[in-house]
Amino acid sequence: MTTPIEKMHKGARKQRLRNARQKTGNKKTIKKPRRKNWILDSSDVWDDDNFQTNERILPRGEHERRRNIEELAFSETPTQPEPALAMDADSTSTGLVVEVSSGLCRVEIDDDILVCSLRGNLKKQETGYSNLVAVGDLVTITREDNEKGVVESVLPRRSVLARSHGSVLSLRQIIVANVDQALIVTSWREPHIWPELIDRYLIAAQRNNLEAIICINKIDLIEDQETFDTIVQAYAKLGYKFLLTSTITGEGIDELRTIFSESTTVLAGLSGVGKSSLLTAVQPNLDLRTGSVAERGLFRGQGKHTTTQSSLWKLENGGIVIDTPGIRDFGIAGISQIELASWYPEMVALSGKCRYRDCTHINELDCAIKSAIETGKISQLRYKNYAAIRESLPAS
Ligand SMILES: Nc1nc2c(ncn2[C@@H]2O[C@H](COP(=O)(O)OP(=O)(O)OP(=O)(O)O)[C@@H](O)[C@H]2O)c(=O)[nH]1
Ligand SMILES: [Mg+2]
Ligand SMILES: [Zn+2]
Repeated sequence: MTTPIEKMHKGARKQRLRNARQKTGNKKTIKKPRRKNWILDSSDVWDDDNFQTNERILPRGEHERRRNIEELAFSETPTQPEPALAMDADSTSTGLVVEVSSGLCRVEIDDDILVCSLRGNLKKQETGYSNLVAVGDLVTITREDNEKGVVESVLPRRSVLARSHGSVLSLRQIIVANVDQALIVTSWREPHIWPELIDRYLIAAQRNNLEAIICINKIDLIEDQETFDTIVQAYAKLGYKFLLTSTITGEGIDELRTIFSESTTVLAGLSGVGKSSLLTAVQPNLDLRTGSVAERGLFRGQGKHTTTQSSLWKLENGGIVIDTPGIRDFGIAGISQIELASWYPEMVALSGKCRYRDCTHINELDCAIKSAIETGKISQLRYKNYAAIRESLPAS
């Protein structure tokens, strides 16, 4: 026989538990593990507000705490069934998008994670982007039940990191929204460090007004200290923020935790450099997949994505981090060859010093940039990156 409590609408049960919990002044919750599997499976249902239906091992006093709250919540059984959570506009609330996948997204709201679809009229909006919702977005949603909802609107974004959308040139794809800083992750080896990509990421971060931090991971694999120092120096002397890490030795991890703690950070870097491993090193209880190249059966240094979806994590020590699959290019689309030098501060410092006003700093005579390379004022490495990136950009 089902009791009136069991017959209550799930949303109503949840509301009662919330009210009771507020009355007891006890806000402590046990965090749900984030499920990898998006399919809603009734055998795996978490009861309202983190009260799991199946008995399991709980911390000392937790059984009692839950019983008290449940007693308080259901001490008066309603004579009439409480209405389902209203579907009108007033019942919307704001949540944070933590993952997006094929037309659905996961939204964190009041300690719950709901799988949400998008309201039809949202899909008709012209945004200039190929995707309507991205990880990091704040959205208003209507709850359908404890596990599902509908995204009604996307709140204005304070920042967007986007890349060109392949075939449709006029559209860009948002990678993440509302981040403040980018941790540019590269590995010394496996895969081999690629300074041109560091420059590309730096430019992208600057263009999007994001604080950039260059992280060289896998420093346990340094075999040539001199070459390593040359690369680090090329950036350090320009004043870029720098962090050297190893998830094997633990070097730099405490510093990274501090860097994460005050901001919303996106991890940018090629597949296999150790983005997910770094995040796991900072907070080991996160459920992130990391993969070894050997496990993937690939040649050394060639990556296949282990992380396939961007995902957002709120850290225990404060801060929000968005782990991404290896991103090769973002934010550099739309720059012309002429504009490129303006993203190199060391070149900007010498602007107007070349013989020709429109000097490209490639083949011209009396080029102040080339002279600066000879005297060591501008690093060879940075100039090589400039020339390579320039090649890939449109003339105007
Ligand atoms: N030697 C060494 N290996 C590391 C270090 N950090 C991570 N790795 C290894 O590098 C491999 C790739 O790590 P992931 O964290 O999955 O890399 P990722 O950047 O998240 O890769 P994607 O998810 O594919 O973008 C794993 O085998 C890790 O164990 C490190 O500091 N030193
Ligand atoms: Mg990863
Ligand atoms: Zn020049």
